[in-house]
Amino acid sequence: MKIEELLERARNWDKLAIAKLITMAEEGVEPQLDVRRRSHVIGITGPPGSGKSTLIYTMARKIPQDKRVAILTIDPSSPFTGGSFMGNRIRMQELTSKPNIYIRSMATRGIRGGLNYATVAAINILEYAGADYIFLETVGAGQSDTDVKYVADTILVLVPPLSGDEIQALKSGLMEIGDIYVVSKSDNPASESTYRDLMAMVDMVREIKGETWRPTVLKVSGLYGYGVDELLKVIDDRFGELMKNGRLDNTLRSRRTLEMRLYAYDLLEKSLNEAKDLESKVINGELSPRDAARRLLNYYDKPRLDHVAVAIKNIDEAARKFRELGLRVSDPIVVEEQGVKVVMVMLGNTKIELLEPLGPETTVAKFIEKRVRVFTT
Ligand SMILES: Nc1nc2c(ncn2[C@@H]2O[C@H](COP(=O)(O)OP(=O)(O)OP(=O)(O)O)[C@@H](O)[C@H]2O)c(=O)[nH]1
Ligand SMILES: [Mg+2]
Repeated sequence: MKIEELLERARNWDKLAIAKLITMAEEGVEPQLDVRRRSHVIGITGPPGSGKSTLIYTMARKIPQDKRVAILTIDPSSPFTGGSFMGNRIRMQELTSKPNIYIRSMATRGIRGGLNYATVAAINILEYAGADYIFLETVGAGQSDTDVKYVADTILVLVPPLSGDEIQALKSGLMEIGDIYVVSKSDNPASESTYRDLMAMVDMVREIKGETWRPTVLKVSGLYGYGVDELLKVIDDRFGELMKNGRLDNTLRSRRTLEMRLYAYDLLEKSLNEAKDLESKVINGELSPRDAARRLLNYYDKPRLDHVAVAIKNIDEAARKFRELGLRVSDPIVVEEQGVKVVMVMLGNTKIELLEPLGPETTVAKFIEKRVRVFTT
């Protein structure tokens, strides 16, 4: 099938076509997409087993069937290999049969953990296909939480019924990223005190950060459906707000830069895996580890302007002027054998080398004598 046809079908929410496009993206083939913001990308995070998948499935089932819903799970332990394998599997099968719901499990792979570039590409594809909701389930730890901030318009943090001490022990990062906090498994009586502790915690974090805005805290049971309608309303209201004040485009911008970074990590990993010859040179001492790393990144191969030398009569005066412009200027050094005093002015990756002759017989003094014209301004 031609790519144009796949894209056309995906636009009509043909799940096979969407799946094919995402697989292509995983293989590094990038279709040209004209992505316009319209999907609500909702990141769902929380400790392992806190009920993320169950809640997503319950929400998906409650969303009206004329809305397109996509679910991306990027946790390696779920839903296919995790402890809650069977339950999720059954719920998933039921959902997959619904025409408006698309589910895909994405691998976390790579050197840094966290999201993979293909996950970001999948979000692009799903948005292109006209998803109204894209739920992104991430494991509540480490890099993926940091990454999810760049792609999600709304972050839902799930906290299962826990003791006060356990709440204190929750990763503080988790307590900072949420737009909506949910006490999950609220059919459990312990959820009442968790709710109070969570409210207090959210307030404390907010005070420390000096924010006036307050995230919503809700009690929900994914398994029994309590509070899920209310949660969906909070999610929809927030989307309306984000759309109204133009904030959806912010996440599109950060999504694009994240995709660039993640793809770069992937390319780096590939070149590292293929760098066996460099590795053996490092092992046998032919190259230092750092030089090998620089060579891997073609650091030496790229044409680069190292410096421009400028001969002048009074280096101190010039250095002062460059400093006034806010540039970093080195201390002067005297190079007797070349008959010059030298100062370097740093300009990003490039430098200006200022040269002042040490005496009238030096090469630089003669150069100045020959070339300098007096300009009047
Ligand atoms: N009592 C009760 N149990 C729940 C509820 N939601 C989920 N569970 C159970 O908690 C376990 C974990 O649920 P999941 O939805 O797989 O949790 P998860 O956060 O997706 O788990 P991972 O993806 O493995 O981190 C399962 O045995 C669920 O049946 C709930 O609302 N109430
Ligand atoms: Mg899960």
